[in-house]
Amino acid sequence: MLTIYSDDHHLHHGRCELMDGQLMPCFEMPSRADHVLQRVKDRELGPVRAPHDFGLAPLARVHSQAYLDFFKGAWERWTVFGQEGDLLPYTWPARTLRQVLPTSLHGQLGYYSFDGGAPITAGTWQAAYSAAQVALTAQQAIQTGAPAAFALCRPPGHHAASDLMGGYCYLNNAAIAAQAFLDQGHEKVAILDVDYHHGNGTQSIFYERRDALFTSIHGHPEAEFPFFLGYADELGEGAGEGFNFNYPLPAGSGWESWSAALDQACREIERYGADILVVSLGVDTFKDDPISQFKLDSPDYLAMGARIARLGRPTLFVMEGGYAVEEIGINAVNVLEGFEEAAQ
Ligand code: Q9C
Ligand code: ZN
Repeated sequence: MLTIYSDDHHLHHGRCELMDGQLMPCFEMPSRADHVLQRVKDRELGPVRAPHDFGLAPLARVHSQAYLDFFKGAWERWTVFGQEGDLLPYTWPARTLRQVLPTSLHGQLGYYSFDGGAPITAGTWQAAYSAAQVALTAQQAIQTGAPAAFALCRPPGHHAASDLMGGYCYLNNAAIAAQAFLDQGHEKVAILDVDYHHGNGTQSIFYERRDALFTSIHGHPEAEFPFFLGYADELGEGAGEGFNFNYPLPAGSGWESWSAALDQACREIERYGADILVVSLGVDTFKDDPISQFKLDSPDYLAMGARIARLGRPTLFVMEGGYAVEEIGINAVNVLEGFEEAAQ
């Protein structure tokens, strides 16, 4: 399988995140992607290529222009204050407050984010921009005939909405690629989000549309980030009603219940009649993940890939979460190898 990868992800290295009342080093760190790349090479999964540059237009198909402009220019504005630390939001327009765009940098950052988990550093825009190009390059490979491809994106994307960053995410790589498939003539794209966390950004982007089916298996939002989306009764709205399926699972869930949810999601994808599949591939479902509560083990990821292969669709894998840094490569590449083994 072809892998698309850019070294630019090293340009994004947030310092701290708030965890259990303490500032902790960011779990979303550059070594994550390095380990995945190393495993791709060790296992000889296939060629590794750099992304092409498709520019901003395909990003603007998913994100608002105002959001892109803000994100692109935020660090520059921050340096005017003589700051050296990461740019982090601290006030959000929650209930009782107005959805107005202030002029202040911090006001605007609150407006364009939903949590304090997405620090902006000097290289964050470039890293996120390149990650989106990685997804688009892998998308193009499938568009031109590859049966599958792996977009080794970092930073991840599935929490990012049209005009919101959060949950370590800035640009929604999977949604950008899915939209590119639609713009290039496909009529039905299915998104299968297997990251431990609900893909709130992706869901919101496609919630009122039927040209994309969104399915997600994740920690129950009653107990788990992002808390405010990802419940089973979210089925889509308007034209999108019946085209959104969430499978929230309790803490402690292992392969037995997880794979039963995967079967259900796969059945919906078949019923939908998708002509393309985009997999938001997070491996933070792993038993030793430091911020997650599922119990999948490394061999389970082979079975996951095999089940996805049985859908028989051209499949774009987009890297999302996974924070057990030593094992993230083994687990992510296991999905890809399980897929290839079963697809033959
Ligand atoms: N501070 C992805 O997996 N924070 N994002 C959890 C620790 C948010 C995860 C609590 C987790 C976001 C792409
Ligand atoms: Zn996650």
